[in-house]
Amino acid sequence: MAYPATPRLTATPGYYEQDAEQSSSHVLLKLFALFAGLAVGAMIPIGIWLAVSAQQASDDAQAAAAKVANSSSQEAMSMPGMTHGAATARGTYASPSFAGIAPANADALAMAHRAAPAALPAAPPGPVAHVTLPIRHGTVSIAPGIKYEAWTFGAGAPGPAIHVRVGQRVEITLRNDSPMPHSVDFHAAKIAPNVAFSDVMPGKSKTFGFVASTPGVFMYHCGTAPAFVHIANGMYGAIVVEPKTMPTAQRQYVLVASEWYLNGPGDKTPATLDLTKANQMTPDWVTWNGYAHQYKEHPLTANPGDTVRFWVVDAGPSLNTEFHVVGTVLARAWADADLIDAPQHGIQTSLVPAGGGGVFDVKIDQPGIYPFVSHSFASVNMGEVGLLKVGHVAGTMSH
Ligand SMILES: [Cu+2]
Repeated sequence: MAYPATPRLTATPGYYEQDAEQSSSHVLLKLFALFAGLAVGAMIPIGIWLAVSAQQASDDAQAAAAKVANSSSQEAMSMPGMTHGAATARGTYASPSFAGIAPANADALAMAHRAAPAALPAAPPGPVAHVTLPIRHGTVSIAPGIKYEAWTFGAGAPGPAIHVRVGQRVEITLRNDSPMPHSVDFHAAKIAPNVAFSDVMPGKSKTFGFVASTPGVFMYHCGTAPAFVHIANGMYGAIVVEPKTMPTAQRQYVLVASEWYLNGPGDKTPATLDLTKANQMTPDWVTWNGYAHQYKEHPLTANPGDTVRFWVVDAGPSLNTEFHVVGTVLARAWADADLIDAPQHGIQTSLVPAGGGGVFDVKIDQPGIYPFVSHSFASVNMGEVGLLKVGHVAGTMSH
């Protein structure tokens, strides 16, 4: 569904409106010349009539323009799960921003929301890790009261966090339960993508494997064209490839950052992708593990003195994450998730590029509430902030 074009055309003068205004002022001039010889007493009511007529003509022209814009945008829907903004003959408008829209009971909904588990799952024992990824189309919640028609690996976006060890073979079974072709591209794999990452048709499945030879935390995502749309609709996740040795950590969390670009508010009916907005990289929501602010109401936890490890992937599709933990310094930062080389130490903020990862240790001795954010603060506003609660402390902290 395209967002109705009329309010936007009115609020933002577009070419259609300029044309309409020009033609109606043309008419106005001609009529004025015609009636110029009439008695002065007749001028005032005629003037009023002209003004009203011109306004009506302008309104009619705008309504027609809006109708054209709406139908063009319907035609521009080249595939399900995606709309362009309102299209005109000379440009396309993105939907207005729906950032921060919240129903009256948003706080209660946020509390009732079951936060996506962030704890790093155990790596399976043995030489082979079997992973099944069912592909679905379905409605997901991305913020309190906000729904989106997503395409997912598993039950939601991001897909399941996968944990393997260097040297393990990863056997992926992709089962396409959706009505259109999809695929999966593992950044951790060194494999011919035209074979391994090929499309799986609706109702079909396929299995392929690779040896996890490079340690790090890597993105996986659907690679079916246009991959941009498939990623923006929720088809991504993280795989942790643990090296043979690493400093001990008492807590380990996997965080996947991503943006959502909505064609409607998503509160009454689920939103779908606004491709124009996605191209302009102006998201409505930016999330940790798919849901705005979820670790504010449901903080991650640690004990004082723990080493807490964050395995971070930025799924994009387009914006980076500037990873920062408020109230501490990153004790170790394996930038770009390079676990082959030694980490950096004493870093305030570390870049996690779209399509990349980072591994970060913090060691916090003092009990308290420590927000983890993208220090690109527009992203905080749009939801990319969570809390790490160290020790038994009450309260919350906003950022
Ligand atoms: Cu896909």
